[in-house]
Amino acid sequence: MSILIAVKGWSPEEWVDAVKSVAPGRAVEAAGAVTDPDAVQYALVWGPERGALARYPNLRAIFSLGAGVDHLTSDPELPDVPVARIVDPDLTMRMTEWVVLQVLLHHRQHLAYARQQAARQWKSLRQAAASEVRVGVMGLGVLGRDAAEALKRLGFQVAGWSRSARDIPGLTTFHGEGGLEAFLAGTDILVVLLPLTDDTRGILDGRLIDSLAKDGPLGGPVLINAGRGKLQVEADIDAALRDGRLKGATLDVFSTEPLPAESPLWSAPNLVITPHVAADSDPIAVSRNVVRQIEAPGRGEPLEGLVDRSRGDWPTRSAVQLGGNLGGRGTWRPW
Ligand code: OXD
Repeated sequence: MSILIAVKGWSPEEWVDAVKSVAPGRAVEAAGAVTDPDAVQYALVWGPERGALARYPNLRAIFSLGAGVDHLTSDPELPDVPVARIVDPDLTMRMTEWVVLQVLLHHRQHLAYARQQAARQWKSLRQAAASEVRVGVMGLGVLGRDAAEALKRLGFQVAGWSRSARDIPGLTTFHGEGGLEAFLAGTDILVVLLPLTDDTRGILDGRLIDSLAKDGPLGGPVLINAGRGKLQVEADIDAALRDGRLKGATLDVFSTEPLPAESPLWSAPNLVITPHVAADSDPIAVSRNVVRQIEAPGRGEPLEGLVDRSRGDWPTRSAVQLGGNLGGRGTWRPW
């Protein structure tokens, strides 16, 4: 039995070493150096080439090494085996840190103070209390829920929106097309942690921006996106920042990455850009998680973060909702 590492844009050696260090004795090979394709049973992947996984006839499961799985959905030759995304406290905490940092940065007017510092200006600005500010989290998966809880603990008024109804204790939730307008109308800072699906592509457009609350204490709405770049209509975000319909924004993801040097976003006012680093997949933490998962069926446990491949756009469900093995396509079977 061997474990395959197929990653694009990341160092395969670092991942091979990480998996070996947490699972000594297991055969771990990088794509391109596989000695026996028949022996490959598990693939740990990030952005593999199209068709790359079809070479392994005995593959039993594919582990996406990040929170998203959109890097896999477009591969028509993806083997018909269970696909799991990483649901790991390390990844979740990294995302929550980033979200809290960005919300506080806009809430505490950090960009204005940075401009004042550059101008050697000592001037205090009126500061709203967190309890006056309404934060709306779009996307209530593991990451969205954790960020929402952290923001609530800081005193913000927090609401959430998801595609289908979610009942989350202590959180006001909205769902679906029908709930979107009311959710946006009560949001001063919009935090987006949605997956990229056919339904969400381009959702962050001018119309959505114009639906955000305009009467909040920040002087205008703020958009924070760490979901996927293709959720954004970037020309609309740029225009809204320039004409003041958006008071500020932070974007970690872009429709083209790296963000091209000629993109007007680089010079958009009150925009913070981070280079898709909101929640890095730490090789050791993630490898520990995957190895535990590979061994889970032996302990009678279900696979966590199993992706429902029967849905065209691959929404994700948690192990708790699955409650064990799935039937049909993508069956997770013990070994
Ligand atoms: C992820 C990401 O999906 O970092 O984990 O983009």
